[in-house]
Order: sequence, then C-alpha cells, then structure tokens
Amino acid sequence: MILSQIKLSASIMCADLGNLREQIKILEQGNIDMIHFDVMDGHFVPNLALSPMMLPWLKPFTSLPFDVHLMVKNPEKLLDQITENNVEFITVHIEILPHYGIRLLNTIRKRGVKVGIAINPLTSIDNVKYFLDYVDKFTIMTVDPGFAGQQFIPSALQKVKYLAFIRKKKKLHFDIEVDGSINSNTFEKVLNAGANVLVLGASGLFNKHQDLQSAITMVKNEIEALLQKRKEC
Ligand code: S6P
Ligand code: MG
Repeated sequence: MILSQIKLSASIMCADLGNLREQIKILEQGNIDMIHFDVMDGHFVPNLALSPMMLPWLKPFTSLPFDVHLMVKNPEKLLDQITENNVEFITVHIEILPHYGIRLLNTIRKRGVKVGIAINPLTSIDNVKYFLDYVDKFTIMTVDPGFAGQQFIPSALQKVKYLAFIRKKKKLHFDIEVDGSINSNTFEKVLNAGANVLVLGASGLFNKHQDLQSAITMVKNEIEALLQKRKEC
C-alpha cells in the first residue's frame, strides 16, 4: 500500500458528537492514523469547539494518537490539562508565538509531547525558518481557522510547496499537514504540493449522507489511486 506514506488525521469536531467514542472506534478499526482535536477559545477565532475537559473521556478508550490543535490566544494556560492526558501532539499557532514562542515549544517537548505549528492563510511563511529545529509538524491552514465547511484557499498550496522544498534542502523530517476543506476536490492538489498529513473533516470524512466506515474506505481508495497515478507518471 503506497497509502502508508500519507497519514490521515480525523477532525473529530466534525464527527457525530453524540457518539464520539463509537465514532473513534470506527476510525481505529478503519486504520485512520490520528485524531485531530480542535480546541477554540472564542478569542483567537470567533468560535468555540472541543474542550480539553473532554480528553479524559476519549483518550483512554483508543490507541489512536491525539493531535490537539489549539486555536487559542493563551495555549500555556491549557498545557497542564492537555498533557496530563498523554496526548501525542500539540499544535499551536505561529500567530501567537512571537511573544514567548521558543519557551512554549520547549515546554511542550519537555513533557514528551510532539510539537506542531499551524500557519493561517494570511500569515507569511517566512518566519518558519526560526522554528525548523523545534518542530515535528507544520500545519498549513487551507481555510481560515474557526469553522468547518469553508472553501479551500488555493494560495496555501504555495506554502506547502515551500515547506516541502525546505524539508528536502535541509534534510529535515517534519510532517507537512493541511487542515481545511481537504476532500475529493483537493486531495490531488495538496498531495502534489507535498503534504503528507491530511486532516479530514466535514467535507472529507464525516459526510452526514454516508456511514463513517464506508467514508473511510472511499477516502483511502481515492488517495491510493492518486498516489498510484503519481507513481506511474
Ligand atoms: C478549522 C479546524 C479544522 C476543521 C476542518 C473541518 O478551524 O481547524 O480542523 O475541523 O477544517 O473540515 P472541513 O472539511 O469542513 O473543512
Ligand atoms: Mg484543526
């Protein structure tokens, strides 16, 4: 399976929230690679989403790794509550980092958690150069953070390409993730640009008209076919 080069991360803010444990079981049985757990504070983004309070109700019931995507102004206030649940990744936004960035990233890493940095559509990619040695994953936001169901922003592809270029040039190993409107219409674009982690949300996986199991199979077949096509070119 060439699909193993690509990791699929399920954005459970878009799942059936009344049956979250069951939904996560299905994701696990379908060999999805990661749970993407969106936290919003109503300040960094004009919306509220999942809370770290939910982690003890979910994390112990699955072996899937969790990536907590913090769309909040003050991530340090939530660190204890998140890391005591043994999550694998914490992803913070580059837009809040200038104030205390390296200290925050080091604190996350010291707690045995991998570090991700997310970059908004209107934020320049230039500053990533300061973070290359501290990061396990960059997340290029392909929509404005805060809401599901938005339109893909094509200019984000340039950022993915740039990261793929730097990673190769400097022989680094960070993951390049894309988050926002990742679905049948955009898989090929983001894969060709160099993304290797796809966040699947409302449009890519948790389609209300299809059961989750069939959606997983469909997505995997689609991506496998795209990778196969690319290999043959
Ligand atoms: C957006 C959030 C994302 C969403 C995902 C929704 O603020 O960070 O992780 O959950 O984008 O999926 P879709 O397909 O509706 O964009
Ligand atoms: Mg997200």
